[in-house]
Amino acid sequence: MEQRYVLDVIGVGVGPFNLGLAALIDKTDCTYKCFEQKNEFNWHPGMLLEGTTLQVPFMADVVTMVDPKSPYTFLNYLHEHERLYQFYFFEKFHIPRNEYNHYCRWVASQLSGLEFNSTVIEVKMHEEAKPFYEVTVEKEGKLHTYYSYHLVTGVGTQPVVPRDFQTVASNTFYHSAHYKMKREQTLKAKSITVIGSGQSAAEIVYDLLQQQPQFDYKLNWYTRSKGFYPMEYSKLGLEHFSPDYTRYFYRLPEEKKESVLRNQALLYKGISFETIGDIYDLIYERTIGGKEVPLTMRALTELAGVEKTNDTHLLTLHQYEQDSFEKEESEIVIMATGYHAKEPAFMEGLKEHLLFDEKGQLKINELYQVEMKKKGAPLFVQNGELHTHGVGAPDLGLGAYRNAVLINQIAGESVYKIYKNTVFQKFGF
Ligand SMILES: Cc1cc2nc3c(=O)[nH]c(=O)nc-3n(C[C@@H](O)[C@@H](O)[C@H](O)COP(=O)(O)OP(=O)(O)OC[C@H]3O[C@@H](n4cnc5c(N)ncnc54)[C@H](O)[C@@H]3O)c2cc1C
Repeated sequence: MEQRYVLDVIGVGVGPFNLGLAALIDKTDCTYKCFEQKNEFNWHPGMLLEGTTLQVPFMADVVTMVDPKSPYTFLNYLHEHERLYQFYFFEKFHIPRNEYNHYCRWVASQLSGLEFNSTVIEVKMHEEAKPFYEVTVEKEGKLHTYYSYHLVTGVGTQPVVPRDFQTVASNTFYHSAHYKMKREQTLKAKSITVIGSGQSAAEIVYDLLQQQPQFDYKLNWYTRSKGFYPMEYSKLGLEHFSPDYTRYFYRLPEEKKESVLRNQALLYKGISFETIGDIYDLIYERTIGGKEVPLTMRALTELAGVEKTNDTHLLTLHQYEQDSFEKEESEIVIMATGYHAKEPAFMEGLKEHLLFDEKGQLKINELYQVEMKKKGAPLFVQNGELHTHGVGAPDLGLGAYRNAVLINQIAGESVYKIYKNTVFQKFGF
């Protein structure tokens, strides 16, 4: 009979969440592998702009919130790089995004279970007495098969351009996720338009404003939102990104969840106070003595159409409160229109086993396991459970907690302590 080696767990994707899984499971006896299609760890490389920071405190590294004694903490990273004093004088909780990436790469370099250049292309479940997964991985043109008793998808989200404009996408009409790679070419344009009013849009606008005197382009910033609003960042507001709130949200009736989420947009969308301040202050400084900044900022304005001409785009803009239209020429258009969870192709072979709600979304239990028609090998979801677990799903500060919940199940014992009380307020009765 064929002998197969079955790992305890396979992770698909190595973003911060499955990196955390690997870092936290490393000290257990569990066997694991995590496969990543990219050739190295690189966190949103298109948005690694100088001067940008993490939106959460440095303790949202991949381990600290459940294992501050781990060798993979951000503080140990600083220690190993002889940078603790500099960080101490830096006195900031919100570390540069570039440093977070460097830290993650340092963690990744120490974990032998991570496989890069490896795309998971198919997953099947074998329903034996002890069910397991068969995972097909493509690496450098060759197919490899691995087996595991648990599977964790950590495939992240995909950049989204509204459907009407997807065919226009090009080197001069692109998503904010590609900004850094196209920045040099962008700066040479005569006119640039940024669409959207989330943190990415604001960071790009701030960067372009800083470069504007040198390159001399006209800059437009449009959003269909009602304003260039700040993201909620008060201490009691932040308590929504906690295990307690996640538990509260999970237990709400299904039919309530969607409207609750809709009303919480500003908890995780919107712009940080600091970035709004930076942009405003720069404009203020530039307009001293009646000088004009070649910048147009408009809220309540949606992109209604795009015509591509030879070397520019003719944009149709709709101010929907006044119901009036305007045309604007722009050589470059940057769509900072967000990210969506997309079902990965490798899930196709598992669908027959999984349960979906009426909207076709995965049913996920409180412990992050996808519900199945029959008892099967556990399948866990990282950052794909906004609809069931709420606003904390993509939050880096909850990643270690979710991984602790996962690892306790994979290991079959309480490896990590799960805190019961994490906030001062009470969510519900
Ligand atoms: C620009 C930006 C900044 C952000 N900043 C913050 C912040 O400051 N604080 C915060 O809390 N949150 C932040 N977020 C949200 C946070 O959820 C993400 O930053 C985080 O990267 C999500 O991690 P992840 O592991 O789910 O996915 P990702 O980081 O997207 O990683 C998923 C990985 O899976 C790989 N993959 C996909 N399919 C396969 C396959 N079939 N086989 C192999 N590999 C595969 C991909 O290549 C990718 O590397 C930010 C998001 C963005 C876009």
